[in-house]
Parts: sequence; structure tokens; C-alpha cells
Amino acid sequence: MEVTMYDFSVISDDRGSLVALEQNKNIPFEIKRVYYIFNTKKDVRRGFHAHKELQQVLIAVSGSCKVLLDDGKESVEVELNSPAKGLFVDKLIWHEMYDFSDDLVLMVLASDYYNEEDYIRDYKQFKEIIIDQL
Ligand code: T46
Repeated sequence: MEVTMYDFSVISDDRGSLVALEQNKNIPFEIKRVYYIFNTKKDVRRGFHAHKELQQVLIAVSGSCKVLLDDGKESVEVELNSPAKGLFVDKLIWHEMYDFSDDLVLMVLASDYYNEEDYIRDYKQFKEIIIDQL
């Protein structure tokens, strides 16, 4: 499956570095929500769902983690370890996050407000929805 990883421009000078994120420019949707995940435990996986409509960009602004992406046909593992990289997670992609470093801060930009109805948390149901779309 195709993985979309954005390489953000980093503006650096002798004071440090800066990355700017702009909706519909280097982020491919209108940003309606930002949340971040931290204080994770290395061996406790999170995620285990797909979204019906939501699109997201995941950025490890500090530390690192791995992300499994599964489109129902194949799965890939991606490492996030740079505040200058953003992983696009489209709708109908099953995803899991794991292997968190102690200093991980995973920032997520989302195309819509929080809505539990948008989650598919059962893998069997996810596969059925994917098959129906073919
Ligand atoms: C996703 C991955 C990458 C809220 O109340 N508002 C929010 O905006 C979010 C994201 C979560 N919550 C509540 C829902 C749960 O009671 O926070 C609790 C933890 O959420 P969840 O178990 O879904 O966390 P993760 O890490 O498994 O998944 C999260 C996002 O929920 C999800 O959309 O794609 O990060």
C-alpha cells in the first residue's frame, strides 16, 4: 500500500528550528482539531481502529514511535521520529501505534471534531466495510 509521508520545511537559524503547518497548504485538509499523545508506555499499543471519514496527519514532535497502517489488503509499518515529518492517515485505514520512546509526544492534526460514531473499532467490521467498497 502507498504511504504518504510529508517532509515539512524546517526554518533553522542560530536560535533553533521552526516548522509551520497550514491547512490546505502543507496539510491536505482544513484542521478542525489538534490533539497529542504523551506519557505512553513502550509496550502498550494504542489505536486499533479506522475512521469512516476522518483524515489525520501524525507528527512525532518529540521522540519516536511506530505506526502500523492497514488498508484491508496489506499492512505496512512506519517509524515516526522527526518533528519535520508528517504521516498522512486517510479514512478507512486501520492503524495502531506502538514502540513509544519515553519522550514521545505524538501530535495529531485532524480534519474534523471528535466523534465516536466515526470510529470502526472492530477489525472484522473494518474488513467487511472495505470489501463492500470494492
Ligand atoms: C486516532 C489515533 C491516532 C476525546 O475525548 N477527544 C479526542 O479528540 C480524542 C482523540 C480522544 N478522546 C477520548 C476518547 C477516549 O476516551 O480520549 C480517550 C482516548 O482515545 P483513544 O482510545 O481513541 O486513543 P488512541 O490513542 O487509541 O487513538 C487516538 C485517536 O482517538 C484516534 O482518532 O486516530 O489516536
